[in-house]
Amino acid sequence: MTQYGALKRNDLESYPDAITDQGQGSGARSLQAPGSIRFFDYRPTPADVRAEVLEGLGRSVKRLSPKLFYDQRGSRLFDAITELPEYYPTRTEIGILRDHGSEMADRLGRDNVLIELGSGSSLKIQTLLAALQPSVYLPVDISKEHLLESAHALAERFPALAIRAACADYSAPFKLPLEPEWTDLAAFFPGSSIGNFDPVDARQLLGRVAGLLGPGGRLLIGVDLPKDPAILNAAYDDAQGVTAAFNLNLLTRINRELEGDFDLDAFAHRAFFNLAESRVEMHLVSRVEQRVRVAGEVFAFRVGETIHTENSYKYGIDAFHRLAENAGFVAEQVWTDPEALFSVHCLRVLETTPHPG
Ligand code: AVI
Repeated sequence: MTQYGALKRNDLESYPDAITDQGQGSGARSLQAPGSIRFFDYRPTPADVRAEVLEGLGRSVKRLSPKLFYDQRGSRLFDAITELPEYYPTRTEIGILRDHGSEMADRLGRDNVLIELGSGSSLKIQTLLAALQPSVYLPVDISKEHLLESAHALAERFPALAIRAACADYSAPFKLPLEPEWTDLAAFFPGSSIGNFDPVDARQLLGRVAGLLGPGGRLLIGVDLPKDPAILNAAYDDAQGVTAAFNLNLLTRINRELEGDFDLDAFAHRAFFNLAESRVEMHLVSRVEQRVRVAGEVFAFRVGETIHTENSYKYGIDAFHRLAENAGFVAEQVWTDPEALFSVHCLRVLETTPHPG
């Protein structure tokens, strides 16, 4: 994936809602919550997004990064996906977290600073918070609106919890609002979002997480397992067309943010399991020969030509352990559901070998 350049930090000043939630407001704001929330913005700039989109569309095999799915509407559509009958990962992972939460807390430790990557609607962490009892919860997500809404909802439910929400793109080296005295860190990376990275990028990301946690630090990570292709194909091409809308929303976003003129009716959603690569692929297929303008540049499409928008790798337990070990972790424990659809691993950072991302 493209590495963004220098990180930009718009701290609290840019976000009066977050300041209000530190107790300085009068209570009139809709986002106000009783918990202690601080918000930090390390988002890619619009110029970074533009450069990445133009680079991806300019390739001989066109591609767009799946992180572009998550504007406000895309994040809502993703939440709708997680409730679809065909999309088993979310409910299965939550079941595993519910069944084994206290064992997981014994592994991860309590009263620590808990970083969640790709926190989304913070649904899964709610299953674990009572068991984990972190001193600080630090959700990281690329969608600002979603992150703030979820942080506020969480603060209402857990008023004593200190929350530091960081809006950041963790697919590139990222910065977090950590204090030097916070030495006891743990991380939670649910949802099999690691599967949305190609294996080399996944190794790099896990290596960066290992570096962040330091020797002995623990990561709890959800990983989707390989299974019957019919189950996978249905999960990514649901009968109600929610995943299709999620995929096509990427074009709506480009039209809005980058002066694009994509005709959504001229593209179709396609998703299928690629057995050789052990991944579900999502594409947007051009239904016609056409030219599309984005940010002042023109891109030609043949009939049937695709934009590759997402990979979702499925790792067997041994394959995932190899990946984790290559990134500087040792596998401590793995939990699965009775049907072996999904896995949750506890990994520990090796004491000695440094694995810089
Ligand atoms: C966020 N990620 C783990 C989801 C997945 O299953 O790969 C994204 C998704 N794409 C289509 N449906 C869900």
